Amino acid sequence: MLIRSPKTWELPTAAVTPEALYRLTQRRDFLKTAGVGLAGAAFFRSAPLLSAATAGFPAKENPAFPAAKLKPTAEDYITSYNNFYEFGTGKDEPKVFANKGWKTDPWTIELAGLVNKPAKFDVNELVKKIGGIEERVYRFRCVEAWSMVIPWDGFPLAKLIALADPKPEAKFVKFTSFNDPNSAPGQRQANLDYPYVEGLRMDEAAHELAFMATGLYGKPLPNQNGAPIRLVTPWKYGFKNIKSVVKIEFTTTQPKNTWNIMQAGEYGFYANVNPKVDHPRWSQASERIIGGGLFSGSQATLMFNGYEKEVAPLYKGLDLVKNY
Ligand SMILES: Nc1nc2c(c(=O)[nH]1)N[C@H]1C(S)=C(S)[C@@H](COP(=O)(O)O)O[C@H]1N2
Ligand SMILES: [Mo]
Repeated sequence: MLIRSPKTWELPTAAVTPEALYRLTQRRDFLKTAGVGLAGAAFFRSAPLLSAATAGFPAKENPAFPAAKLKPTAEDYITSYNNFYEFGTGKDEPKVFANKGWKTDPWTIELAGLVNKPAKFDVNELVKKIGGIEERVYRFRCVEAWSMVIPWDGFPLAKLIALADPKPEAKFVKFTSFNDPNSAPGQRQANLDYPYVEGLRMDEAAHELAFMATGLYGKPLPNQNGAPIRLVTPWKYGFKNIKSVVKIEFTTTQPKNTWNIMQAGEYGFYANVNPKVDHPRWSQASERIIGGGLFSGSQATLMFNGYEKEVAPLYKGLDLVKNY
C-alpha cells in the first residue's frame, strides 16, 4: 500500500464535512496558503505550496458539474497518489520529488503552429486573458483501472483555442510538457521518452468537456498534479491528461503521444474509457475507487467514463476496438 494514513489534522475537508462546509473551508484554506491566514495554517496542510498559477481564485462552481452530484475523493488521496513519471514511477514519489525545488511559477505557455495568433503567455496572464476560472467536478479514470472524483479549477480548452484562432488546416492539437532534467529525476533516468507529449483531434479539443486545469480543491495545482496548468479530458484514460504543459500546437497530422510511443499495442491515441475493450494485460470492466474505503472498493466502469451522452457523437462511425 503506497498511501500512508493521514494524521487527524491532515484529514481532507471533504471526508469530514458536508458540502456547505467544504465550500467554506476551500476558500479559507486558499487564503491561508496565499499567506493571508493565521499562524496555525501549517496544521491544515500536509505539504507547503511552493508555487503555481494563482490567478482567478477562488473560482465559482459551474452548476453543470457540481460537487453535489459526484462525491469528490478526499484531497489527500488526489495529491498523494499520482502518476507523474518525470518525478518517479512510484505513486508516492511525485509528491516528494516535485516539491524539491522544481519551479512552476513563473511559467510560460506557448500557442503555436497553424494559428492566426501565435503567442507566449505567463499562465497567470493567460488566465486573465481567458476571463478567469471555474470549478468542475469530474470523474477521473486511469488506464491502470483505478478512479477518483476530482474538483478541478480551470477553464474550457475551447476558450484557449478561440484565443489562438486556428487556421482551417488545423486538424489536431499537440500538447508538450516541460523538459527540465535538472529538476526532474525521472527525466534524468529517462524512464519514458521526454518531453511527455499528447494530442487530441480538433473536435475533441473543442468539446465543452475538455478543460485546462490550474487548480484543484479550490487552490492552485500542487506540483505533483501538474502545476501550473494541465489538460483534463474526463472521458479519456488518465494518460491523455498531460501535466505541466509548456506548448500547445495546432497541426495537420495526428500528434504522437508518449504512452503510444512506449507501448503501441497497449496504449492508443484515442484512449477513450471503454469497459468493453480490455487492456491486453487486464480487464477494463471495473475500477478500484481510490479512497473508497473497505466497503466501496470497486465499481463498474462506465462507457466514456460516464460522459457517453456528451461525447459519443464525436466517435460516430469510428471502430472503438481498433481505435483504442
Ligand atoms: N507530463 C506528464 N503528464 C502525465 C503523466 C506523466 O507521467 N507525465 N501521467 C499521466 C497519467 S498515466 C495519469 S493517470 C495522470 C495522473 O494525474 P494525477 O496524478 O493528477 O492523478 O496524469 C497523466 N499526465
Ligand atoms: Mo494513468
